Amino acid sequence: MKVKTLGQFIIERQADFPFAKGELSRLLRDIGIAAKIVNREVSKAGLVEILGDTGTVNIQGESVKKLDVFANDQFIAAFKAGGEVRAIASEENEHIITVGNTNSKYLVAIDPLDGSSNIDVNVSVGTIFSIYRCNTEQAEAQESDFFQIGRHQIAAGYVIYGSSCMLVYTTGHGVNGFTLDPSIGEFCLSHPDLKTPEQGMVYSINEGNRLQFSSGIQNYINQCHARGFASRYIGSGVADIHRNLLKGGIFMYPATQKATQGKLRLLYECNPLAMIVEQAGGSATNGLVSILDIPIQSLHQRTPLFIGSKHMVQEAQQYLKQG
Ligand code: P6P
Repeated sequence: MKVKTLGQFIIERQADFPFAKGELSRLLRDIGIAAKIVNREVSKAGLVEILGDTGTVNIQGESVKKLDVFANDQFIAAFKAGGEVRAIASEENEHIITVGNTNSKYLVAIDPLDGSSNIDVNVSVGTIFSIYRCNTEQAEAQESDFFQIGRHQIAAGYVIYGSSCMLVYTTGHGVNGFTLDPSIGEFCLSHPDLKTPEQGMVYSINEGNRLQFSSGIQNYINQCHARGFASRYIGSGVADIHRNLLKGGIFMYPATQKATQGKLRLLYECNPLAMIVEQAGGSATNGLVSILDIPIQSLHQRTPLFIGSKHMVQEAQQYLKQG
């Protein structure tokens, strides 16, 4: 199969947006560049004795940052340099960061390094991003400009830093996956027009919280056991959801006594993941309604999440309703 790079693909698909003047294409390119830089550092993370512990100064005299701070800085720098982004909402920052000007058409919500606590044990981690149109005429974007439901996203995607580095994204016209070829430093189309199986044999949930789950969830888990489904839970959401996207399965992070609204964030984790999974033929709900229809009232708002194969999410929802 002829190699098609992310850049070539983006330009080819620009035709999907007849009125676009290339801003979204450039923004997606900027994300790809930052992802390559983050991947380089994440893949070296195990070499602490070379890099030095965070908070120290490395042999180049640079201060060694926690990788999630490093990743956050890289994406912010890429958006600042690219000029397409008006403001950023990041898991790493309490408030929004204004980076662009009145000509910048887009807002980006991002979790720069989800699952970063897994890095020191060499488990895959990921970046999750969501792109909205900036609807304000004001020069300075406001926090409230981000309070758009997930169904209004222009694009969404994630990067998974694993045995290989992959970028998976959608602009509302299907889902495509690109794998980084380190020998040429390019993301190459490896998973065109991704579709997730409507039924899977894998369920992903932290069963350590079992006693905190509703009886409906516990009954659904018992049903998964009765059907001989495999339990797969990495503790890194992007990795779990990526595997289930490709193979079929359901990922669940319900509300618990500790996380009464669920743990995962709506704006920069659940909405982008939900757009991707829905575009691939799957479903994503909070147990009652589609994730993409949940109103957003605060940047770091949490929600319960049930995401993956359509039939599995529907069935889990039935068990939830039975309480
Ligand atoms: P728990 C990582 O911290 C994360 O946000 C997701 O990537 C992951 O799925 C979840 O939390 C794991 O949470 O409570 O099961 O350790």
